[in-house]
Amino acid sequence: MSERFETEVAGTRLVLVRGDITTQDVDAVVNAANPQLTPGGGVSGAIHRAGGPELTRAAAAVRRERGPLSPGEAVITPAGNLRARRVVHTVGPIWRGGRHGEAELLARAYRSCLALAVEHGLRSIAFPSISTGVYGYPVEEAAPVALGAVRWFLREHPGALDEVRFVLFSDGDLATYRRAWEGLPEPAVPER
Ligand code: AR6
Repeated sequence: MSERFETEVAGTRLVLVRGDITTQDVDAVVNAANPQLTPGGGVSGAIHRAGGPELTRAAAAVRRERGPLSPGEAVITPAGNLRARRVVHTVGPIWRGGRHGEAELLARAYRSCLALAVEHGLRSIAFPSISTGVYGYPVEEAAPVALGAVRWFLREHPGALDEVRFVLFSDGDLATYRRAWEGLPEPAVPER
């Protein structure tokens, strides 16, 4: 399996790549955050470590100002020492078996991040696989939801972004996303 897959959706490049979210040269990287916007582990710990104290302080200030984030919401901060200009922090759902609105919340998290990026005039954004680590969402279930949400957004906002990149941490996750993209059904009704 190749380490990179690229396609196009309504004028935006959609890239699936194996890699580390903290080293991406995009306008914004997405943080799979916790509601308190504290560093924590996984993606969030790595992003805060790489971004440094300026990023952690900015996240704490947002948290103080607006309170904890609910699953599906997103906020934006400067990126400290990261190559990216901004960090978009979102909270994915914790997996509770799949019948507690997890898919809807996961889709909302992706859409919230994309909407914030466009609102702030950013042209490229990189996502990790939200919720599929500590939060326990099975990656086979999460991948079609993530890709479906992004495809829907890009079709609704043609040309609003140059690139959306999924940065997958393992070959297995990259292969899962690739398969999910190939098998993604066309919606009978708009994906919301
Ligand atoms: N680059 C890309 N992907 C990564 C990286 C990295 N540097 N590090 C881990 N992953 P997780 P969640 C993958 O747990 O499930 C934190 O403690 C990882 O292998 O970061 O949304 C927060 O504070 C997995 O596939 O996010 C929250 O409390 C995916 O990224 C909680 O974890 C997401 O794993 C959020 O949990």
